[in-house]
Amino acid sequence: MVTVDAEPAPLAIDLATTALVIIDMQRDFLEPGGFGESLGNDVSLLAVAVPPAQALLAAARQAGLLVVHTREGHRPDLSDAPAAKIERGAPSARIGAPGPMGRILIRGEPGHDIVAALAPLPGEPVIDKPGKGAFYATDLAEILTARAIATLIVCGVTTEVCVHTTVREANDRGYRCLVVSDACGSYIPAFHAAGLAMIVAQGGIFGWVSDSGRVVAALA
Ligand code: C5J
Repeated sequence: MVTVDAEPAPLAIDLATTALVIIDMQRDFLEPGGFGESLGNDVSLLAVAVPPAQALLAAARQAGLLVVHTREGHRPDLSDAPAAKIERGAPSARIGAPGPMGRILIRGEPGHDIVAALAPLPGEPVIDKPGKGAFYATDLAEILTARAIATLIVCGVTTEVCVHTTVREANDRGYRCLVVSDACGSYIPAFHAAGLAMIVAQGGIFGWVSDSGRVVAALA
């Protein structure tokens, strides 16, 4: 057992039943010249999360934690993309349309890849998810159950969308969720701050929040 300094209170975790879940650190969201930037977003707001996530990933691997990576994306024929999701946005910026790094949010396209700095190692599960939450229409629950995982350390992008949706799904499924603030990012700083504040409000209604320095120190 180790104790992580966190808000709203320190969290004791058993490393044998803890997993690191890294949400959607994909080239199209994070890299200059990708889909996110083509929409006018400042991708540097997401890129700042990469070094803390790298430190967290190295510490988790060193501590022997299960490491799970996720990617948001769809099959090339869009058979797993609901019309209500595809229809949104300008036609040129819709899921499946050609983007600067291949078809937008389509599996197998260069922009769908995880950034090189956080590349999964062989054997680390990569969850391809069609939704915002990592549990919806994936086998994440089965993978975690097989390893008797009870606590999730969560980071990635974006804080208020896929990180938050995953944490809410996990919280309802009974997992303790520890979100690592500086290893998450959003194109909208106010949403990043609000997303983190929502997690710890009301005594930790969705979980706990800490930062990479404190989590890495606890894992060492
Ligand atoms: C993620 C999004 N990963 N913002 N997706 O947060 O559409």
